[in-house]
Amino acid sequence: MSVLEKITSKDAIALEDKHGAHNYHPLPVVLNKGEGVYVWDVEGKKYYDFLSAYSAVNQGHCHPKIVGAMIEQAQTLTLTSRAFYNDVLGEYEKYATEIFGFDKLLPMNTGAEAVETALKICRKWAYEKKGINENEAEIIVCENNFHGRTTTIISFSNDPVARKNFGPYTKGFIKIEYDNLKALEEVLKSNSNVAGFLVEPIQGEAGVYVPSEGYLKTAKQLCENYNVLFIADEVQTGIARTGKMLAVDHENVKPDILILGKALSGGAYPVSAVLANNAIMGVIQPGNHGSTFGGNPVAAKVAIAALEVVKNEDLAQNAENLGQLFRSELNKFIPKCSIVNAVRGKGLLNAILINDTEDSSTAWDICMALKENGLLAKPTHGNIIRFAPPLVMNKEQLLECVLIITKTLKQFEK
Ligand code: IF1
Repeated sequence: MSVLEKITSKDAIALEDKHGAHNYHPLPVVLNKGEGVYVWDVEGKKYYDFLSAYSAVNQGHCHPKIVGAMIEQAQTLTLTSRAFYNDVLGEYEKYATEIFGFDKLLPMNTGAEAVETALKICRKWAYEKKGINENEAEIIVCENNFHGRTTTIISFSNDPVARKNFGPYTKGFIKIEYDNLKALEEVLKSNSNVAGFLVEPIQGEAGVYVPSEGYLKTAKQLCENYNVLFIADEVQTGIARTGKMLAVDHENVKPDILILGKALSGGAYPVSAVLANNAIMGVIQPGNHGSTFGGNPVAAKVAIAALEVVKNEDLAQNAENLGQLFRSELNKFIPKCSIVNAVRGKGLLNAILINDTEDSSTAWDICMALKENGLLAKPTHGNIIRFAPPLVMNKEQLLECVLIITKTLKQFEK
């Protein structure tokens, strides 16, 4: 194709359909540009992005500071591997550990890799520090979790679509109900082989399920009582999304192991990390773990820039303020309509529950209508629509989006 010809949405979709694996069912929109809270499709139509690449683009699309840092480093040095030192990784590790208050950071690339890393550190710690017999460590996880796509991680998923026919599965996980402290204590009390408790501070994929107030605080305390590591997966909830730098900050909880990804790079580059203090991270010795790309200079510079943007632009406070406004505006609308049952969430991680059966296509149809009206969002499990715009949004834009959403929902009133 010549540079003057632009591909149409229809042709781009057909190309993917023919040549790409069918592991997704995207909304039929083909994007070719993004800036701040907006994205554009190949026909030039402009949309508000209310997914933010599943909360990776918290700092807004193509943030000039992040892109600038990336370009500058890409022109200087991209990859050394960890066989040699590079001159940026240490700077990044210092900066990030100071922000989050941990001794050490282990750099990886994707969220799933960081979760795997956390599980490995936790088990090694259990054998070498806690004194559990080799191969007997158990990790507690929650029902309806989402932590990624590797074989070990899907082993403890209970989503049949993500799991079925990918076995045999990894052993060593105990599943309990989310937001259930009794269930947690029961397992801790009766099983001395428990090494860790892996939890999402808000369950994203399950439909933005916010646990009861105090859940994280008490769960952390219980873990401490039983010498079990509290592992927070903040891949989706972290980096200002829920109105604080971390979602655990709402309850002043300090995880033993913290997992970050997505917005750690502002969506510009795959960057993930595991943070912990020396007593835990110290179990990892040369050769135990690693990755060709983890900690590369571009990732390090991008992550520093992405974190600086969050701080300099006060994105956590903005997410808190706009989140409250969003829910209060929708709560004015909901009592007058029959199509939405409720809105829930924290900061700018929110969802509406559609009043229809789980297997109906209503949420999908609403997302198609939202697209027509200039706003992109995606249904999640059941009949739930997640709303997670970039955190660089302003109040006027948010109110315009509320209008688009309520206008669209009215089209579905019977
Ligand atoms: C996809 C969901 C969101 C995550 C948490 C680890 C990871 C994720 C809490 C893994 C990833 C993604 C992956 C993405 C869809 C998306 C998602 F709907 F599936 F659940 F965000 F809500 N921990 N979440 O949410 O990170 O390896 O992908 O970098 O298409 O699978 P990753």
